[in-house]
Amino acid sequence: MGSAKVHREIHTPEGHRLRVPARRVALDDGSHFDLYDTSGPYTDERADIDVHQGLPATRRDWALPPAGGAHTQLAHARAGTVTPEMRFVAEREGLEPEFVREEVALGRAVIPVNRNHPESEPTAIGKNFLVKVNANIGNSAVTSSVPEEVEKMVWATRWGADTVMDLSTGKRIHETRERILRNSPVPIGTVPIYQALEKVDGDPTRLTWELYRETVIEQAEQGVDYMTVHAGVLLRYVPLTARRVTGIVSRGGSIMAAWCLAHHRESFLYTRFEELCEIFREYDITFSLGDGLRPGSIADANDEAQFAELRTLGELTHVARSHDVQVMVEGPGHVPMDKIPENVRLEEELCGEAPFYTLGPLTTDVAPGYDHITSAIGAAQIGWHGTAMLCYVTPKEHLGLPDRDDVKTGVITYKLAAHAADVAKGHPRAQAWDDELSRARFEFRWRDQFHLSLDPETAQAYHDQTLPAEPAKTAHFCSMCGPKFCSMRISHDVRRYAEENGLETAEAIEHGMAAKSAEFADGGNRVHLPLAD
Ligand code: IRN
Ligand code: FE2
Repeated sequence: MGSAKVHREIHTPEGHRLRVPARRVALDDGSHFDLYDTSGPYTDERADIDVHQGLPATRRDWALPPAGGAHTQLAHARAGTVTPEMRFVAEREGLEPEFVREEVALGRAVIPVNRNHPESEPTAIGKNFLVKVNANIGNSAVTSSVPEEVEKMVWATRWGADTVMDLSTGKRIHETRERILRNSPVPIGTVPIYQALEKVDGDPTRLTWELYRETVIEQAEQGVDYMTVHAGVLLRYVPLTARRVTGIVSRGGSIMAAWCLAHHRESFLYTRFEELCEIFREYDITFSLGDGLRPGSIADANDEAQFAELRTLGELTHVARSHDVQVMVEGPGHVPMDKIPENVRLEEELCGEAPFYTLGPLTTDVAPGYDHITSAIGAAQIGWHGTAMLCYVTPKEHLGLPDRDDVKTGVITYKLAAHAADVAKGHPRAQAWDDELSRARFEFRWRDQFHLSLDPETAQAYHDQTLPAEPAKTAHFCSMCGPKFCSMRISHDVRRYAEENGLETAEAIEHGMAAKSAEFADGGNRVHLPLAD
């Protein structure tokens, strides 16, 4: 609404033509403002999309000759090569391509791009980039179909999801993922142990490395860009959760804990980790090292089970990097505000600043039905401290599978948390957006205000509820304070008064306010306080 998809074209030294997307908001005065855009060809009027065919394989010809035998972004970055993907994300975020290369080489940023997912538009995840948001979708045994899940993916990216995870556990897992991948403009993540568990009819004790490996390859071939691997749930850590208020709440974590206990052996995800690295390297799949022992209640936050696992994730991060494989590290969960900074500090120290990817965290446990909010409070803070990607939580968290409306609410809530963090961190482009919207608000350019907002439709609908008429869209007030008490209109009057009377600012304000107060008194206006009458 009020915006159009545009592409900035750049040409790489290797002869690739990259089309970097943005959402261009047209403003009333004829100027425009460009916003980061994740929605792919779906919001491009010129694009002709057939879900059965899938999106164009844009990145198909971007591949460069391997660096030291590996095609990963990390291998290229370490060899000093700026890949087309790095140029793409640099242009998208207004950064230098060389800066992107350095961040990737250090492992401080990842660009998840499976070579079998050429439909995707590259995105960078790292603390020196815009904070990213992931939306989880996927069916369960009780509900949802393939087209519904594809539709949720498109819907999530339309509202700004930077990545989507397909967590399907019900019927037709392979087919659902295939349709999602072929139609997704954003990187797709999965948790392969979920599908492996389906293959053994839900009995974790029957899982084997061979079966898991086969599942990973099946998904790798389809083009999954990053995979959650709960390799830090070690046999000896499981007893550490015994006295917790909420035990193990991670699905993947509980599956692996069950396997370790049943066989009284170390997790195959841990013992076979280097073999897994070799597979990931083939496709340039990014590890998302799972937090299988994350706290599921604020009482369990920052406990020994959580941090013991984190130390192991740190060790595995370095193993993956030694194979030129990109890594991010997953984090909690449920954490009270005072315990948030320690999570980031430890993760950075133990995992060599690998991008941190957290689920919220929820800052209190008492608001089921509102956990998108309890968690956005934590997400904004942990993002500000350096978390690179936030996994959204929808209003249905702890209660049921999110539907389309929940997906939108979750994404918008997380976009605002991420943006609040970007502003606080001083990302070069972050505050410009706020300033543009604030100017529109102050100048009563209602349409510009709607169009610049995270959720233009809701902003306009709320305004329409009390002032639906067209003239209200240029009126110098809204229905909250009415025409007389609009603070911003009064500010304009004060400024005009100052100009007309040639007064300096401080003086003008005083004179202006005095004049205003006289005007209110004359008109018999009284500020109405609820208790004094
Ligand atoms: C993110 C950070 N910590 C967990 N997550 C996400 O939670 C993870 O990427 C996956 O999408 C979801 C469920 O993971 P579990 O419950 O299997 O650990
Ligand atoms: Fe929870």
